[in-house]
Amino acid sequence: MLTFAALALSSLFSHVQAHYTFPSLIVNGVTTPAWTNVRQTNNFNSQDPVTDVTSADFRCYDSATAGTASTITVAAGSTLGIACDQTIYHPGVVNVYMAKAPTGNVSTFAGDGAVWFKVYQITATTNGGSSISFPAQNLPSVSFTIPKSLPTGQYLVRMEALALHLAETFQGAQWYISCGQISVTGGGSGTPGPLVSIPGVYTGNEPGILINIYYPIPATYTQPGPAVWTG
Ligand SMILES: *[C@@H]1O[C@H](CO)[C@@H](O)[C@H](O)[C@H]1NC(C)=O
Ligand SMILES: [Cu+2]
Repeated sequence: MLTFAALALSSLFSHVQAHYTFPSLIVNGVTTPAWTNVRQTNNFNSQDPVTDVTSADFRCYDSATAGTASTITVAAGSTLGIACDQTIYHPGVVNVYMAKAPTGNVSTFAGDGAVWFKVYQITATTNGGSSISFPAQNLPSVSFTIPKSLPTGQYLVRMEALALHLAETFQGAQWYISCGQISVTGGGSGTPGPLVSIPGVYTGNEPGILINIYYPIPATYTQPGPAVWTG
């Protein structure tokens, strides 16, 4: 009885440990307080993932919180980080998308339409079927350069950590998502693209989303989504 309770408790604990959120940005090396510059997500307590890539919550996961945030200034050409509340526990990959607020005020920007471009990704490493590894796994944060040629303006920055440990069935893949708000200064005259809609960018049947990462070991891995725009 005691043993069973201890086991149940420990499995509950590891389940909680297994989920995560991305509540902070890292700007000029400083991690912002949780849910200050990132819209609070529905799972801020549960840490539960999104599994339906067609749901409205696949964008910023804030239907229940009506997430609001304040906007932080980031210079074009500088490094922007996105911090996890713990580490990226599960094996999987990362995509970061951005979308420019057409009105100039990202606080009132929902991110509708084909407005999103990919600025960063961390894919899987394969070698023809003998092993697969996930460089994003266990990272406490990710960081990337805001392209110098990105036009000045306000943007949503959407973090997407795709966990693949249960991805062998449709909607088994788990998505840990959040949207930050940044004001990019000193930008250029680049034209970001390709542009995609979110939701809409994935069907859930992509080879990098519906995949058994354990057996047989995938010979290759196809990162979901468009190419990264580097400016
Ligand atoms: C942007 O929109 C928010 C929410 O409506 C508002 O509080 C804020 O004052 C606006 N900012 C500017 C610069 O207009
Ligand atoms: Cu988990």
